[in-house]
Amino acid sequence: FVLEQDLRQAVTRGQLALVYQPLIDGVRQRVCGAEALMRWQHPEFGPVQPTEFIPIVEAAGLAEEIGMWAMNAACREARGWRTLGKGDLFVAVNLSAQQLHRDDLPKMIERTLARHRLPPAALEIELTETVAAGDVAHIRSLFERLRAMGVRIAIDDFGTGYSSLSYLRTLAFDKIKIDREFVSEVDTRRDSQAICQSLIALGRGLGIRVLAEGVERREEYEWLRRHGCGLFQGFLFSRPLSPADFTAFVRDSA
Ligand code: G
Ligand code: G
Ligand code: MN
Ligand code: NA
Repeated sequence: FVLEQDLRQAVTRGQLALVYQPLIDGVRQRVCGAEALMRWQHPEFGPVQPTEFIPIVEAAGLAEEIGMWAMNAACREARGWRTLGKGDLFVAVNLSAQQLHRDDLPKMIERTLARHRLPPAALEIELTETVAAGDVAHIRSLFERLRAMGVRIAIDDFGTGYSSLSYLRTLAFDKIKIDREFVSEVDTRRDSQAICQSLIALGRGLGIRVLAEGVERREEYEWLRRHGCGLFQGFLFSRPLSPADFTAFVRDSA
């Protein structure tokens, strides 16, 4: 398959890039960080979306290599944000399941942070429920080591996978990201309202922060804020931005 071969060279040829989508603290009304999202500029096909190429990355056994490239690039970028004087911005990096299989993942993350002189609090890891499935004892010890370092862990696309509630009891997460499926039209849909209210209460009860993904309209944002959601992400605030545009976004925001 031609894409797989192309992917092997994508890193070395500089065709992979990260864009940064602002994460908004609704209480302080300001940017508090960014999610790093991968983009692939293919020489012939043009931009390839991560939903298309991440499965190929994983099938080709390249998830560790490309994952560590992304972690390093994101941390290098986050280092630069510390001079903006707009509070301590953190970067959230998505991990593939394969990256969790490595026992030395915490060590590699520790080295990456040290290389860029970043405190662990400047990094958050995003995992989907499916990624966190598998060897629970192993994942649990991995989480303990990462959190002992001071790196935070967010559960992504919450509510769309399996066994969400059981994960929350066995694994220690710092943040729940409510999937945009439940956020879309939350100002008018009774079912979405019931789900979002439950998740916000769940977060409060467990002492876990809650972020609403995919906020596109002001009415959704206001409804969620009124009901106690503290963190937001979505096109209402900003699309994913190039590094330069993200820096400008932070500078220009109050
Ligand atoms: O930016 P976009 O909405 O197209 O991203 C789609 C999905 O691709 C995201 O929800 C995320 O889970 C996944 N993704 C984006 N960047 C990365 C990455 O660097 N690593 C992994 N494993 N997944 C990513
Ligand atoms: O990790 P995750 O798959 O959740 O990545 C977030 C994805 O959602 C990114 O690909 C990003 O482009 C996309 N996204 C972010 N904000 C919005 C939004 O407000 N609306 C929609 N439709 N997609 C969004
Ligand atoms: Mn994510
Ligand atoms: Na998500």
